[in-house]
Amino acid sequence: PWPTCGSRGLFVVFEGLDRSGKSTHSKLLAEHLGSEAPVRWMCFPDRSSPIGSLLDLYLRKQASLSISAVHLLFSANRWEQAASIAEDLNSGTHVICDRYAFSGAAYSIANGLDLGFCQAPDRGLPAPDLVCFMRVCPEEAAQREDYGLSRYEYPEMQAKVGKAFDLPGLRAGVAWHDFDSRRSQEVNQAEVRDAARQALARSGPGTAPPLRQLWA
Ligand code: NYM
Ligand code: MG
Repeated sequence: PWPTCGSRGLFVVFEGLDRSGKSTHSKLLAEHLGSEAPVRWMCFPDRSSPIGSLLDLYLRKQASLSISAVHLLFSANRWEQAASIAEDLNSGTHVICDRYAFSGAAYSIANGLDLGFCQAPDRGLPAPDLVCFMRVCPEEAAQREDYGLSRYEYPEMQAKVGKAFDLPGLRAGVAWHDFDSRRSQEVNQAEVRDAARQALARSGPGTAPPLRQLWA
């Protein structure tokens, strides 16, 4: 189990299909919370590590890897950061993260792997207090700039990933909040902030639930 502390930071993860607005909303939330407490914004894959640079090559279609091997590499790329995420949270820093293990499972399920296999390597990672899921329809996402450059950016794949994100087993044990990307950015960001405030009230100073383990 992760060490615990009385006034830890909030751990919020943003998930969704490619081009669903995760980066924009996660950065806006980080900026918002940053006015009152230290915040760390991060994203997965973290392309800066050796494992991450291999994943970057894979996603840019410059390297081929088997689907199972790539799944484990995405998970390893999170484990590289797991201890520092727990450490930051326990020192009172909010951690806002663009993609996490839910993307890991959803994209690999879309590639034909089963949920149990997909969850196993990520079991035990720091569990987020809140997942903000940006729901977008694949056809709409395909209209966005530069769409199609990345390995998984094509409509059939995105449709499968979208279905996988809705599996109850994938969402189990974590607080999810779904957002409709067709609404304006302002409306959605206001709701993101509300959801974060509510999660913060649940895990605020003095009442912080211990940092839990994902899917454990
Ligand atoms: N991706 C991301 C996975 O397939 N598994 C994972 O565990 C994670 C974190 O990488 N298409 C995929 C989803 C995206 C791509 O793109 C990362 P972006 O635009 O950097 O979020
Ligand atoms: Mg993308």
